[in-house]
Amino acid sequence: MPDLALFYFPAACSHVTVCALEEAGLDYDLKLVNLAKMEQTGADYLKVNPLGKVPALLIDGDLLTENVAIIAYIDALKPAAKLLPSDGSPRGRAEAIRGLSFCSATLHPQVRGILNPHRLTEGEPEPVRAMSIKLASKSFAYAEARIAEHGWWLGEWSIIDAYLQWALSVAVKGGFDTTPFPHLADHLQRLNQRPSIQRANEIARQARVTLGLE
Ligand SMILES: N[C@@H](CCC(=O)N[C@@H](CS)C(=O)NCC(=O)O)C(=O)O
Repeated sequence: MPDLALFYFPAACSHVTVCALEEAGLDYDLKLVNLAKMEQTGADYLKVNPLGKVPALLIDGDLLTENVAIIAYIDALKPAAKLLPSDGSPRGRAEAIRGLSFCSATLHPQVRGILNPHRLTEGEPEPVRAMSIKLASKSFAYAEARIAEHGWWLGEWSIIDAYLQWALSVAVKGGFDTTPFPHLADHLQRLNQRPSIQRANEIARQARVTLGLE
């Protein structure tokens, strides 16, 4: 197995990466990057990841960025963990990548627009926030219908379920109203029963303590 080091902040989408590593049962070093203190913009971190973002995974010292790619890599290292279960057909694999991309490329910018609208505009943040709520409402309505029908995003548990709930948690921190989404509330309860998710949540709690965030 390669040497893995994950650069991570507990409230960031790197939480989903930790869920993936825990579910896969891989050994890895966790390196905290304090986004609350803008450490990602410091020279030390930019040497690791010139993009100044987390997650970043060092694989035997070689950088991999983008959560979708990192999760697909972890899945390929440990296929038995079924992070992205599929029937092995081209369509099945595409369906799993589709779910990851929905979380990363569609939901992520929308929920950031709800929680951190000031980072997306040099003008008034409130119109950005209002539009982000509108867009996220449509996306979460789609997710709600899918979870109502299939129980889990793919019909069985996958890392997409953790990604979806991470995105919803960001929206909730920004004041997003989740009352129209009862199936997503139930989905969160079921997700939190999974031992890997409980370990990832504990890792996040310890990281917040270490960083002085709680
Ligand atoms: N497309 C990237 C986005 C990564 C990203 O935006 N990470 C955020 C945290 S969720 C970050 O590091 N933000 C710090 C910054 O933009 O300064 C991915 O999916 O990995």
